[in-house]
Amino acid sequence: GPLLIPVLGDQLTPDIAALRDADKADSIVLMMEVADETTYVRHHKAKIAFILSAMRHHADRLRALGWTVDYVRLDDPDNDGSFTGAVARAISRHRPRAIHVTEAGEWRVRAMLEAWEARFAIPVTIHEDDRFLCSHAQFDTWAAARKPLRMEYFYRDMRRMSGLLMTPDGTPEGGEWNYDADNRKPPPRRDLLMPQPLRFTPDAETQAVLAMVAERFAGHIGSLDHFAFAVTREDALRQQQRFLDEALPRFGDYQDAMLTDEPFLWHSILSPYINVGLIDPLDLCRAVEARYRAGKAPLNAAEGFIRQIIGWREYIRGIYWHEGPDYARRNALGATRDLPDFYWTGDTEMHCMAQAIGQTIDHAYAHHIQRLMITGNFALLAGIDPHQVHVWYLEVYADAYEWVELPNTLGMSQFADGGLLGSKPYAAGGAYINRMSDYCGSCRYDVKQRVGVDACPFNALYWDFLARNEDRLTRNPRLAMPYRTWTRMAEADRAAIRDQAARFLDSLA
Ligand code: FAD
Ligand code: DLZ
Ligand code: SF4
Repeated sequence: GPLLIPVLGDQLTPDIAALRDADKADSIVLMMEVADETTYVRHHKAKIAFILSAMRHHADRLRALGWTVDYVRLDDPDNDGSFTGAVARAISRHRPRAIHVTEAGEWRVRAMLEAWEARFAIPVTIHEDDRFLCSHAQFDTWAAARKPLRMEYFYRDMRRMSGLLMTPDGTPEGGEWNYDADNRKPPPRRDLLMPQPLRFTPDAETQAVLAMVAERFAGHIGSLDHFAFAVTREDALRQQQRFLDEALPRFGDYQDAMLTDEPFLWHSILSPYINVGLIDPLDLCRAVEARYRAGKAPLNAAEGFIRQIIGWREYIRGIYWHEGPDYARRNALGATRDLPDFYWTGDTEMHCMAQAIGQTIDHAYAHHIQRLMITGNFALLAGIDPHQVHVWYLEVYADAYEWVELPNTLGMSQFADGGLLGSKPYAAGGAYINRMSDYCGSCRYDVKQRVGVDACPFNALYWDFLARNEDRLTRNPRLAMPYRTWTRMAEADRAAIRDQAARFLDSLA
């Protein structure tokens, strides 16, 4: 029989490892829309529509390239909803001599693929996914030699390995490895010249998917009204071009800025495409470097962007596989509160939260600082169960797959790994949000007050967070300053702040 090559929904790259050396005339590519993947967490409607439409378009592309594709649709009558069931039925249709598959992007699915050989009694080869700079073995070797693990040193190795933004004599371009200090400018005033991502009009195939998703997943979070994602490589590349032309030059400057009713700012909006395989992350980094070398983007923008991809993205993935499946259960700060209902509706008087959650519902997108310093920071300060926070992020963002979402959420944002991923919790009061956004000006709360009915909730929560976790965090050198400020406050002020926080937290239940 032929070779059976299952291709998963985030493997939409024509030369993905399992396909690269296979013979088109002697292989069946199997793509599967399955209910288990759409509901193991209740993904945002637009995320499901994006992935399924991108899968259907990818199947067309593979066929155009000469592959035979067996495509299982979600509404096929004998679809039992699982990858393993779909593979079992494909085996009876095609009688393959062997299965070749590219490794999955999460522990849950990895276990399924690893069980196939015993279950089906045919040889199964699992290829390493090499759409990353750093292999599993390389990361393990790197990590074994270092304690604590820190992104910055890993990133320098990735710069050397890739040659990106390096001079011929092996030093970093411009003399520094990292220009982050230049990338914290407060937001500019809103104007009409700000870049906007391309919006793609759904074609007939996408419209069919949108109709199916609206019907089958009506109870899931999110709106389909604003759906404008690219679902083909050509369109994803158009957005890449748009980003390079219009947003990259100021990406660095305004990387951390937030503006009311401006969800996208100078960000690339490419993560959904990179993560499913429509855009190659290294090609993108090379294109960014070329803009810098041509004098069309400053170094702080090019370096900052490349760091996000070959630094953070690769490092996060390394941590996910290095730490094992139990990482998802960590809860170093012992946080147990339930995620408040307004995470599902955006219905809160905190304007920053309403903005970050509202655009998430509309677009299945929020940029990094909104995820980290608004919704993530709030959950950290309020002591929300990190597992619930993790599930929320996995559900609501179009770019969310466990390998990238989990360490970002549980580690970086919630400090639930106790400082493995980052050296200090990303906790901040209202002053930080006020500095980096225009949100506070339109908020019913007063960002300058700590106590009283009009006080910004982030302020009392910030101090309460430090006080509550004093035993665990007081020895962290990066928190020495705030702890000093806290212990120097008058006893009565501290009591009033903790009382304010307690009343606010009670009101969440
Ligand atoms: P840009 O700002 O244009 O950045 C460029 C690219 O860099 C992104 O497309 C992405 O590929 C990469 N990148 C930047 N930061 C990170 C990071 N911390 N980790 C990995 N890649 C990064 N990113 C995801 O791709 N999927 C997730 O599920 C996800 N969950 C997150 C959860 C939390 C709590 C936080 C704080 C961050 C999360 N991120 C996640 C990282 C980051 O927020 C998104 O990659 C980014 O907002 C995507 O938008 P963009 O393409 O416009 O990014
Ligand atoms: C996220 C997702 C969704 C919503 N649906 C599918 C699907 O129907 N078929 C599929 O192959 N993949 C889907 N995915 C992506 C998978 O969950 C993803 O491939 C795994 O998380 C990788 O381990
Ligand atoms: Fe958010 Fe506080 Fe500013 Fe309101 S005042 S927008 S709650 S930081």
